[in-house]
Amino acid sequence: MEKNTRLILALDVLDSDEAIRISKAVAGHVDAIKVGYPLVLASGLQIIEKLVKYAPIIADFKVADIPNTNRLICEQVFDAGADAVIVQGFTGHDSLEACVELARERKKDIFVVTEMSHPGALDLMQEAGKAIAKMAADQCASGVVAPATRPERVKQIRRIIGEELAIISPGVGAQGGSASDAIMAGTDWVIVGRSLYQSADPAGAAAGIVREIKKVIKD
Ligand code: 3DU
Repeated sequence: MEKNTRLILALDVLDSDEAIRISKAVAGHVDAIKVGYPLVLASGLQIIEKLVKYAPIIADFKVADIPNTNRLICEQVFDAGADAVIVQGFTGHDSLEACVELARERKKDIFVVTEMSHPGALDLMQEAGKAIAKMAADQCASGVVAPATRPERVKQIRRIIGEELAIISPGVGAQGGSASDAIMAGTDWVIVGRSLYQSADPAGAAAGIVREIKKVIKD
């Protein structure tokens, strides 16, 4: 994934024509498009090959199973044309290893969820977040998912994983997080859903977020 605009669209619409229309509109403003269960369950896994011409596709299936099942899931998703898969880290080292090994064979990326961005993540997940980040770094995953709603956690997770792994951060806009705060805390890419796909002008909204990001980056 090229680090250009540092913006990823979370495309949680249910209609494939709408998904294509929005992807076309924001292509050039985003470095990747994240698809997940809402769109894929509504329109089939083949939506990935229709969208990949607009941007690399990150499949957010938060894969969380035993190693063999994890591998089978990731194989299907990579075969469908996705460039990266998001997996859960709480299932442990062997489940993660199955995904990372496959991704290495296929020259694809795995991003590992550390702590989620919603309030309920504080109930159970936050306690494991730092250990999951360390595990992702030890296994040389491509990166981790960390909450833009808590920039201080992004900073802590960056310290744990170092500079080799990427951080991608959801929670900007509808969930209250700020793109510039997340970038300043150490996020490489912000992930934005509703603020883009519910906008009357998704391209204009994306360009606005990219301008905000560019104001605070030094490289
Ligand atoms: O809140 P938004 O509409 O900008 O969408 C955020 C997207 O990121 C959405 O697809 C959601 O499933 C995903 N996500 C989180 O919001 C929080 C996480 O910790 C991980 C993924």
